Amino acid sequence: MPVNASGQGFCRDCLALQRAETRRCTACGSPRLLRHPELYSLAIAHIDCDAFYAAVEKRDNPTLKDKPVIIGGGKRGVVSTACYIARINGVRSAMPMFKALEACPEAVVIKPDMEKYVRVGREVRAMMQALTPLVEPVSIDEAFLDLSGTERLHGQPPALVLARFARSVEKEIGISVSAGLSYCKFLAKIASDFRKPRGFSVIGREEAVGFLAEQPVTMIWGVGKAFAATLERDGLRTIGQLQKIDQSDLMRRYGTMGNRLFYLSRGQDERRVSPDHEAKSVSAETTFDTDLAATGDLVPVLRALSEKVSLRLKKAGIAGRTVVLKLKTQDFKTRTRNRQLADPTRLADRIFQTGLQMLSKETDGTRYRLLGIGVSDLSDDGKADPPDLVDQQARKRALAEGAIDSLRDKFGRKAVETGYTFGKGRNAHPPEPLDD
Ligand code: DCP
Ligand code: MG
Repeated sequence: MPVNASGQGFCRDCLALQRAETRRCTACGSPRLLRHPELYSLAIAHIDCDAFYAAVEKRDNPTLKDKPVIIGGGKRGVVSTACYIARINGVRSAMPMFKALEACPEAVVIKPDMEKYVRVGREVRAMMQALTPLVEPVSIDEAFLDLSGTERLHGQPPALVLARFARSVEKEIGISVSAGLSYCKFLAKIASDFRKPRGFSVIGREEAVGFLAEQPVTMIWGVGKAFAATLERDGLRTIGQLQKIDQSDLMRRYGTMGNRLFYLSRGQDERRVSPDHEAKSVSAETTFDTDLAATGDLVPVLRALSEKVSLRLKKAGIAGRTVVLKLKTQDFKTRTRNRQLADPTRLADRIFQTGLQMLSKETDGTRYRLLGIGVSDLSDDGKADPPDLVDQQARKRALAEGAIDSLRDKFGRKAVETGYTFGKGRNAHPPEPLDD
């Protein structure tokens, strides 16, 4: 690729190289030109589908194309995603549905069809894997790609490979993606979020520190609301302020997180793009307000946590074969118990029943401050939960769970309470909402 000067680049629509400083493509007239001085030397990418669930529904029903579309539960549920037209009206993910409909009364509400989204997510992933074996999925609709060393294979530098990829996803799958290109994962992910939808942003080495200086600390991976509040109390609001503090100082103040703040604030992120980086386990846990010992108090919490784990598995299209129970005693001793199942599961009921068997051996009067449940030994959910010919009861419960899932999709989580969660566990912190 001979081009490498700042004014040069290519057209994202027809991929024609642009040699002059024009505002429109010299070949097709499109204004979607991409130029950057480091365009052809960067190879770490992050791809994220735009308004993913909503985009899939619009693809499957073209009459929705120009309408505001919200994917989520009924009136009592929350918004899973809103298309960009609904977002202009103020609708956001995780917003209660009634608020979303106040903001955008004309919105078309569609209940989620997880199986379909998992299927489409896999198609997009397969297209990524055709570009490089180094694809690290982050969630159903996003992944990191390391394209270094692929130029010979593709006959093109990574930037062009990505632009071609975005075009192919639109043509072949019928939804759009946004791409970020940089020299590390941290900045590639920030870049992909920059000009959504149908965005393509580049952050080069030269500009990284200056660019980061202007950004809020919350842009740093791992800085959530609580930690941001701590930093704010210490007078730290921008990444630029972090850039002025020594490593030892940051570490003294914030421990290992301080180390991360030091490196990331300076645009230094050595994390590899690793195809094996996928989650090793999926779990949920909760710490109680007051320590609990009674089975009657612990069981409803176990049930709610099992449902949370199950929902995450279903969303990600995976299943786990080993169920792990975790307890922390009053005096901070941790007990973990494992049980392997015959087949991987993603069902709340199987996770719960297995957890219950293990829990019943631990409810010996010991007071616990924490309870957690999870699954490991993860796999694709293709072989999960085969119809159980021996245990007909389990089969009935699995069918019931499918029905409950669809009712919850329709009417929200509170609409369907199982016998174990209903009105119990008053002493416990309620686990976080299921639909996060
Ligand atoms: N999702 C959800 N509940 C949330 C956030 C997301 O159910 N609180 C689901 C719906 C999204 C999908 O996950 O379509 C992907 O999440 P993203 O954060 O990537 O959001 P979108 O793809 O919807 O929008 P964006 O264009 O901002 O990426
Ligand atoms: Mg997305």
